[in-house]
Amino acid sequence: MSYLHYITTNAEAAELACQGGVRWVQLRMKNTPDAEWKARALATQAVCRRHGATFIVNDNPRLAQEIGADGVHLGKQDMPPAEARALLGPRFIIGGTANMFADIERLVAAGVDYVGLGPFRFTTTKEKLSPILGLAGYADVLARCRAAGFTVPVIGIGGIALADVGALRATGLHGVAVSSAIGGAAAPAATAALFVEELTKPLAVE
Ligand code: TZP
Ligand code: MG
Repeated sequence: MSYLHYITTNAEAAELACQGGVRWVQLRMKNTPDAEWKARALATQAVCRRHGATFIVNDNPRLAQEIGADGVHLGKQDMPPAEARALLGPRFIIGGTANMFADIERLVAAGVDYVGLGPFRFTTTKEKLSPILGLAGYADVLARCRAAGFTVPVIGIGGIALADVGALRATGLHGVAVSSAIGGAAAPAATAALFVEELTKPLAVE
């Protein structure tokens, strides 16, 4: 089973994605006033609890801790993952952002539970994008992970569409994280269900 991480800014979108079978939601609140964070996080957490979905808060370990989220996702500008681990304890899920193999080495040493590796291609969802990896970039980084004996799940992110999932899985990725391909779809729940189907079907063997 491969992972499908759905990244959203709000509880309503999380609800639709969960109706389609998403079981991992990351709340990413860029450009949101701090005063709104907690209410939005609690509303999204309630949706996730109803659906049995894992609930991850982006950027903010203290908010994640305060509301009892399942985990936190940390970028390069956020609290260092080792510090977050010390704050949150061994059972909290901690994910980290990587753009290259050296980032994954650092994240593995810090004890993260998963890595978001990207961007796969250009996207307007994130500002200040790192260099695009493409399929060749993923194949290269994942080969280096295998050679290093890393077992941490690596999740692709950035401009990923439904049609990309098969080729991305074939690079060795453990799953994909998507925002606009589900949240911006005409029918988000049905589209989420198609992603789930793509990620659960057996990989074609060549
Ligand atoms: N980090 C790298 S790309 C990205 C993030 C959060 C945005 C992913 O959103 P989308 O809409 O699937 O490109
Ligand atoms: Mg961040």
